[in-house]
Amino acid sequence: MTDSVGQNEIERVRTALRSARSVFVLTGAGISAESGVPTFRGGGGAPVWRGMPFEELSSAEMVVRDLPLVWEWFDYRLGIVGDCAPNPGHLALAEIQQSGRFEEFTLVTQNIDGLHAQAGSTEPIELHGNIQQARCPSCGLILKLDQVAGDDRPPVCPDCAARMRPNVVLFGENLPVDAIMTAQDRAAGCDVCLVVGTSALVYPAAALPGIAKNADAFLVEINPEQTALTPICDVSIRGKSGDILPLIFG
Ligand code: BJW
Repeated sequence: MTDSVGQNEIERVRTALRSARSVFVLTGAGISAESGVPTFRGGGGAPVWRGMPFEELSSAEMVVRDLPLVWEWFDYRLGIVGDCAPNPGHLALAEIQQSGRFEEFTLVTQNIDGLHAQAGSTEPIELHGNIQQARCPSCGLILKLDQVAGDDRPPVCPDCAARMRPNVVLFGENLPVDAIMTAQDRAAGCDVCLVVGTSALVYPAAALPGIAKNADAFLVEINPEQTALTPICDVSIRGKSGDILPLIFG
């Protein structure tokens, strides 16, 4: 397997990591693919549910137009995620962070599935929120879904009685300010940036590797397919993250 993905590429990444003080990792849907969570764009298709494309369902407009439908869409997705467990890619990232080998290790994910935390990663920065949480758009209260009273959808905020929504960032919505600012800061200060399982098409997350590269970081992509980032990467490893990450950090 290492012959086909390129032992040479893996060795180049391991060499770069040997002298790294700060490591920055950006993950996307592809890292959870081997856990059974569907991606958005890989493989030539995109999710469609009840005849609607995901870009329409996961949009700021849909929250305004039909919040109960948005809840149905995310409850359906939660049903899939609930059956999934972290794979060797998630576990390799959690283990290397816990080992304390790097002075600074930042894990930023676009995923809402919570699998990094479940794998044992410490404080992953969840840029697009978390599917297991509800948020009150009126007072800002965030609750885990299992803390929400009853099964009503939309749930009612216990503090201010407004209709709660899924705590995810949809198209046309701003990312949590702290999360994106911390991510931009860490990207600008890292020595090695690993970009794992993302098509790098959705902004502002897709700009983070460019920030790292402009600050002279060694930029690595792990993805079975070519992406928008490939031309600026120092190393592109074509393979599945569940195979490659354990080889890089093992
Ligand atoms: C494997 C693998 C294996 C497979 N191993 N790899 C600048 C330019 C143009 C547009 C914009 C811009 N700035 C903002 C925008 C608008 C928009 C945007 O970026 N649109 C683009 C599509 C053009 N951005 C926004 O709206 C963002 N908000 C914002 O910018 O606020 C300011 C603003 C306000 C008002 C108006 C305009 C701007 C918010 C973006 C939120 C994105 N949310 C989603 C949905 C979350 C909820 C849900 O789950 O439904 O987040 S969209 C969806 O895409 C999801 C993902 O996190 C995100 C990224 O996808 P990702 O992770 O890259 O997955 P895929 O499927 O695309 O790729 C998977 C990859 O894995 C593939 O490459 C495979 O090959 C690979 N793979 N198996 C490793 N085993």
